[in-house]
Amino acid sequence: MLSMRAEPYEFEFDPKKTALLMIDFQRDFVYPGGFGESLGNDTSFLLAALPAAERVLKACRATGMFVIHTREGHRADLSDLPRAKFERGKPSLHIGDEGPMGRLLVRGSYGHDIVEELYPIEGEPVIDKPGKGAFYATDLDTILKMRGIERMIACGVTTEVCVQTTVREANDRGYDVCVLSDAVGSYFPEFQRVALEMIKAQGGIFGWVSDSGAFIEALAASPATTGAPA
Ligand code: TIU
Repeated sequence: MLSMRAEPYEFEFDPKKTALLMIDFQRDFVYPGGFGESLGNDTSFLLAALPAAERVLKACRATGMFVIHTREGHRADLSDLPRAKFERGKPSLHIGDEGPMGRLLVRGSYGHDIVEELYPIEGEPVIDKPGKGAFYATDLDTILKMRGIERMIACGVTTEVCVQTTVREANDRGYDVCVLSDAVGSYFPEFQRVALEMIKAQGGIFGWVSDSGAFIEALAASPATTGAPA
């Protein structure tokens, strides 16, 4: 069992029973011209999360930790898109409309896919989800259970929307989740701060909060990286 500095107290994890969850690092949220900008957001805020997320991803790959990516989006015929989600916010471009990166939040379009530096590799499942939470209408829970995963490290965008919704869903399903504060991003710095406060309040009501440095340092002690017997 490894232990890392975290709030409200140390997060203990066995890398063999822990997954890295990379939530919605899609061009549609991170770059101008996508779904995030269509809602009136300044996408540049999210870029701050990418370097730490990349360091964490590389450290997990080096250790052999299980990595899962998620993408928010819909079928090309929009048959899984609720009317409420389509209409909400009176966006400049709707989900399914053609934008500079292809059809907004539609599976298969350039904008819907994951940014280059965090792109999934062989053996890393990609969960396509229609909602904000990664458990809703997906097989994420099944995949985690088949691998014996009990805990997760969470990175992703946006902190108070898809990351927090997923952490709450994971918590209710019995998983321990630690969110890395410098590897998550929000269009609203204040929401980022408060979302993380909410997760770790009340003795860790939804989970833990730490940062990429603490996680990578803890992971360096794992048998896979030190070469010690498992
Ligand atoms: N709008 C916003 O902050 N986020 C989303 O719509 N989806 C995710 O967070 N992935």
